[in-house]
Amino acid sequence: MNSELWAVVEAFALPAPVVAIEPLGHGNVNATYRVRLADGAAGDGVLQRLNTTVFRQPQLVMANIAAVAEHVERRLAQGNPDPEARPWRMPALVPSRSGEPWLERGGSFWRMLTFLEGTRSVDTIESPDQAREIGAGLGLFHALIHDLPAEQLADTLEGFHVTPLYLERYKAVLASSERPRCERCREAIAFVAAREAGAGVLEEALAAGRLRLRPIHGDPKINNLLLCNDSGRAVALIDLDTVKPGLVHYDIGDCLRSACNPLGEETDALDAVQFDLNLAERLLHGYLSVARGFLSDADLDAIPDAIALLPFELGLRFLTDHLAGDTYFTIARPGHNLDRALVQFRLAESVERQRAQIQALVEGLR
Ligand code: GN1
Ligand code: MG
Repeated sequence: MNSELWAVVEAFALPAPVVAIEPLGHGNVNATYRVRLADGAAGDGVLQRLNTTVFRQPQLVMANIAAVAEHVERRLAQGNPDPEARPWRMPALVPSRSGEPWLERGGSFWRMLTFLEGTRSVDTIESPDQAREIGAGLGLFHALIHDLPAEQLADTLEGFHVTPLYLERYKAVLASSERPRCERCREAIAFVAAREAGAGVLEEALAAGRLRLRPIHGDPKINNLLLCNDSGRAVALIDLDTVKPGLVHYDIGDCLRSACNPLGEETDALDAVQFDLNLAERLLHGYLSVARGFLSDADLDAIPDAIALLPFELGLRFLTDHLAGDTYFTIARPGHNLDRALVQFRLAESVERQRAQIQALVEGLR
């Protein structure tokens, strides 16, 4: 690991000497490292360099994280809203040695959080019971933040999860992109053209007053939920950079599109990509076991639309980035964003084929 990284780590007020710095997780936007400490009892740190091309006002991101943490702690002190009382945890901020909640150095923005010892995350689902936990974890997070006043949250990423805005940007990029279009790229473009009319389904329901804005996580994909190593229960939802007022449906759809795709979003087995109904049933069962109380009937009505929309939206975002020259998502190889887009589109097709069953499944959970 390079000396710059060590210097950055040294600038944070950690409780024990650092023995190792290792890449952590597979984030597509920020760079994340686990900072191992000599004293096992002290608990490791998680160092992140925020992508300031994406998050242009990182101070506001940090303020949001603090507002959420404060609200969640207050709520938990009043009693756990989860009927099964999952012991919920939040990472704590480790300040820099100069007392700042973050570190700006060499044009980069760094922050350190505590690693939640005794937990793990998975990139692809391992069992139906785990799907239920993933759902319950998202439900508990929503239950804890749904009454956080919107004015306490800054909008750190304008347009984030407003599907018609992604479509607008896609069209502008498509019109100006000079990237050569291979056959797979043309397949992806045709996929979008055939479905673009449905992009506004959630925003239209919002505009018509059927749905309402609430604080949402913004990025509750499977590997942002932490599971207890011992009990297997969901105990935390991390990566709070995108918390803002929005439609919980974007969160629900995002969680399902990531957890109910057993091959994962990085698979190259395109023809085998499937949306797993059984996992979806378990996940939604877990979600509603905690969140049902604050959702309206109209909220439930829109869940099938959300399940269909989110793989389309993420595929659209990957495809846009491919056409724009890979400026947003971190890629590991040329064409990576196109590959990712095609996986999401295959998932969206699988959802389309099972639309009637998904509808029935949601009805059955009312
Ligand atoms: C990005 O960086 P990561 O992996 O937490 C993206 C999400 C996508 C996700 C797809 C701020 O999240 O919206 O769903 O990739 N985050 C941002 O893997 O755009
Ligand atoms: Mg994220």
